[in-house]
Amino acid sequence: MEKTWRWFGKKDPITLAMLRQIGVEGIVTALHDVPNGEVWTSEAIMDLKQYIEDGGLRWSVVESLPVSESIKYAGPDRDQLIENYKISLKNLGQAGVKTVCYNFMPVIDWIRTDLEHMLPDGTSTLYFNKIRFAYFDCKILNREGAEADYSAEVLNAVKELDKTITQAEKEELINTIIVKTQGFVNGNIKEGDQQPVAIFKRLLALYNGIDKNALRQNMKYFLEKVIPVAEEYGVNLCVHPDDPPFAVLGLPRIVTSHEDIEWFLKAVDNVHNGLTFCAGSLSAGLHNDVPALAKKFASRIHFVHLRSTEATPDGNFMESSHLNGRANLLEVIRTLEKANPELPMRVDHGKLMLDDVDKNYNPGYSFLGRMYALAQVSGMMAAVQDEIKKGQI
Ligand code: DNO
Repeated sequence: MEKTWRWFGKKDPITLAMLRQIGVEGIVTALHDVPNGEVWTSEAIMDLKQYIEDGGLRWSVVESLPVSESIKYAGPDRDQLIENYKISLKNLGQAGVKTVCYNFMPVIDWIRTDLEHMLPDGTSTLYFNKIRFAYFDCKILNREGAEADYSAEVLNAVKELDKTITQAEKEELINTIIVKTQGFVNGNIKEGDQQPVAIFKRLLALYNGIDKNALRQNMKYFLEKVIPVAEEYGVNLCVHPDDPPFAVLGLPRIVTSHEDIEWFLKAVDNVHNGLTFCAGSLSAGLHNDVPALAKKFASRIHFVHLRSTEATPDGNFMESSHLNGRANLLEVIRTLEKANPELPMRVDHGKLMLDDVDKNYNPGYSFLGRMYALAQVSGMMAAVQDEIKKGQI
């Protein structure tokens, strides 16, 4: 597979020159300064592409070309926004940037409750704690009907937490769930926004009455319009699975499981309608057998995120080493390396370690932690390539 790296553009403190030194071949990035919903012009695309090529690398994947909320909840301006999306896709295809990742998660992208969960070895990682998340839902958002989504045991723990949690901890929880993890991924809320909880509640309200089926229909509507353009310009669109892969905050999530993936692939049965195989996101759902999913959907996978998690039946999960955890990356690599040796892959979410700690990197996107993971994954890839060469697999 092609070794790529998520780079946040010209302002990223991790430079292209640094990436060349650690064996990165391709860049995964986006026009982060273009507001969500606006057209990505050919000029802006070519400018960034040239910058990457001048740095000795290539622009392999777009992550992400964001899908506006209004497309997801079928707002009055969705057709106009879809038209803009089509123009951006055409411009990307014409510029030769042919793999485009997006997601279809309403309101909130990936979710964690702790961005610096300490591990016994002194490094830290990302963590999702169900009780803290339920606390945010029931006691901070005060979402109507939220209690019905949690077990009596979790609600009890929330009550206990309420007795001890400090104001600072509450603010940190808000910051973590809806600000720090969201702003840099072109999310709805950015650092510095006043009253994030109020903004968030307004966004949630847009989805009143939208259930899983309605969201599926809106995704199908979107795909029916954009896939012909992707096909015409040779672009592979690939949706990122929902992270975590289950419904949250009363919002439906529709890319969570074998059945969901099968559904959207069939909804518009065209090879340009594909999947970003985020092994980490899928692994956080106990219902998912990650290597089996890779096998089943290999022909429609256009981009791979290699990471893994440890998930427990109480609903918590934590990023694990890239060598361990539920994702079983070695098996995933065996399948995907065989299916398509050109497939772009990137390591996802590194630990915070050594000199990473005071650098203020985007959560999950440390330099040394990801470099360490890339070394582990590169080792597995080399071993698998050898197995293939010897005809052992
Ligand atoms: C988080 C990322 C996601 C991902 C988007 C793709 O670290 O994996 O934010 O980029 O969901 O659209």
